[in-house]
Amino acid sequence: MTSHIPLQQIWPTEFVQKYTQAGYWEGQCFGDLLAQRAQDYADQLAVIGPQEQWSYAQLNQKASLVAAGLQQLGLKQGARVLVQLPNIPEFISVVFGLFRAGMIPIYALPAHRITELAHFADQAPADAYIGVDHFDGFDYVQQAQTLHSRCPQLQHVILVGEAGPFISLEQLMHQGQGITVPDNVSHATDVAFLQISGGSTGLSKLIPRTHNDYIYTLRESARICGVNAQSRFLAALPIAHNFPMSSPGFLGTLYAGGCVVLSSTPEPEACFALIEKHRVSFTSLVPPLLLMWLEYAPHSRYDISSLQTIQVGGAKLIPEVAKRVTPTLGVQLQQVFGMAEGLVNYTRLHDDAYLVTHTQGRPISPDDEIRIVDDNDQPVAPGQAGHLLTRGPYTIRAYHNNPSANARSFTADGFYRTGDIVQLTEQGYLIVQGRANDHINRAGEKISAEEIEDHLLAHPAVFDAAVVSVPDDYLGERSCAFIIPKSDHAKPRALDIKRWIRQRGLADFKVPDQVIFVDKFDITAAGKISRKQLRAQLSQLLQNYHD
Ligand code: OOB
Repeated sequence: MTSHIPLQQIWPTEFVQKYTQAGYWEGQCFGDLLAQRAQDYADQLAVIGPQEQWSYAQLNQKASLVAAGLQQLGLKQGARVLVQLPNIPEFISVVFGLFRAGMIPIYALPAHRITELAHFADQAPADAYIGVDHFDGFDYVQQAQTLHSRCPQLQHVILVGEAGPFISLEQLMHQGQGITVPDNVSHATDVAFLQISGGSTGLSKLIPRTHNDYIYTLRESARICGVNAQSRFLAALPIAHNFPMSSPGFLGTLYAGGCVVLSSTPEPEACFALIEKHRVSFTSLVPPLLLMWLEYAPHSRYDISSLQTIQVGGAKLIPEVAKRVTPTLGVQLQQVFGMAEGLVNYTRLHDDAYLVTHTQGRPISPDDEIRIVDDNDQPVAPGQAGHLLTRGPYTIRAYHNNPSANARSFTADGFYRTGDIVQLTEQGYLIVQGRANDHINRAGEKISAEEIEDHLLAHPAVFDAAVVSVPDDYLGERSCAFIIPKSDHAKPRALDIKRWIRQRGLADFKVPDQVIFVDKFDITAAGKISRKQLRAQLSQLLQNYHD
């Protein structure tokens, strides 16, 4: 059994002092936070799922049983546990159980498949996997068996539902009965969990977030978004994402004593029904889903008058769509521009219509430092677009276990290179222009071009490949793979290429939307050309073709 020293995120001492003295970091941990809420709001509803609803006292008790059960299995404080759960109440009892036991969840998405899970399990490294039996037509038990045999460090597999050869969550909690787990085993400077980065170069990276820094974002997000004990949050997006997790998301709602309503799908009909039934007051969406909701609303038979705010983020929302939100849905729009690495910007509830429709908001903290620079890291003129670099009380200083990514992604003085191209307005609001590097933002899911190219190059009939993003009216961006086959005789079909990516054990959203076969990459520049330039040229070619 691996036993870990709790991970810490390293901020230089002067910053620790600064953020503590400013009152941002309060020294509280998640396990302890839930225990406190269970005292203050014991009988109030914390979570509503499809079948069950739990009060704060019940959630707290379940978290304790999970914590005790995990300890009974032999897992130690600091153990890393890969969690892959859909929007079900057990997501919340499991992560709070892990927090209470001082263990570190790693949040995989339900869409992730074996190759991605094995990578996270190796990178952490993870000691256990907690998943579900079936969801959305996919057999996670079989996947867990493959994962277990592929990653020997995964000592335990725990599944919600029919666990097959593994232990079920119910059994685990049963084993935890009668065992008391203290509330405060962790230190607030410890890493509370590892979040997964969208990834722009190669494979996804792990993002270490501490109790101190994350709880600060919850407190401030709840305040900025007017979330309180009367609020009801509809979790429509997968809650493993940072946006529905903490901006303010389900954790910010629980922080404020509110109630989280979980939806297994973001589709408008199911969500409108839940909004009516549970009198939901706010929710968060990515732009393509907002479009679906806007199209559905005029035909809806549900009363969604309880809904006050819809937050939209994860990808660029164009002003034309933003302007339709209030007239069509009768709610206030709030734009959210954030990243799992830290920095989150909100338009404020009292901002004028122009700011809300045309900007992506301003940072949470007065100590979020924003630098906008050119390709040589020099500041751009005020109001000009440039690379966004940031540093602050909840933005990481390093990825977990990844020195080469750290060298690329952080400046010597600790600024995170977001990869976003933005403008800063005179009022301190950010307008996102696009991305500097090659990730494709497909309906809010980030895809690394390089990661997909590496899988395409492994195909026996592929000589060379480049993956680029193409503007898409609905998805924002979609992915297009340009492929040079090895020979004309053995030319694969687009279908084979898509199937190949699926068979490689990758999330469905990474399968190229479009595949174009070419004889060569028609590059005019002399000599060797970088993949980055190649992608830019191909992307331009496609855009010209469509215009
Ligand atoms: C959120 O987090 P991630 O880590 O999945 O993705 C971060 C990236 C940003 O660097 C940016 O490229 C893009 O997603 N992004 C937006 C945006 N919000 C995120 N691009 C344009 N407009 C926006 N409003 O996506 C995330 C995390 C917390 C809150 C909200 C979103």
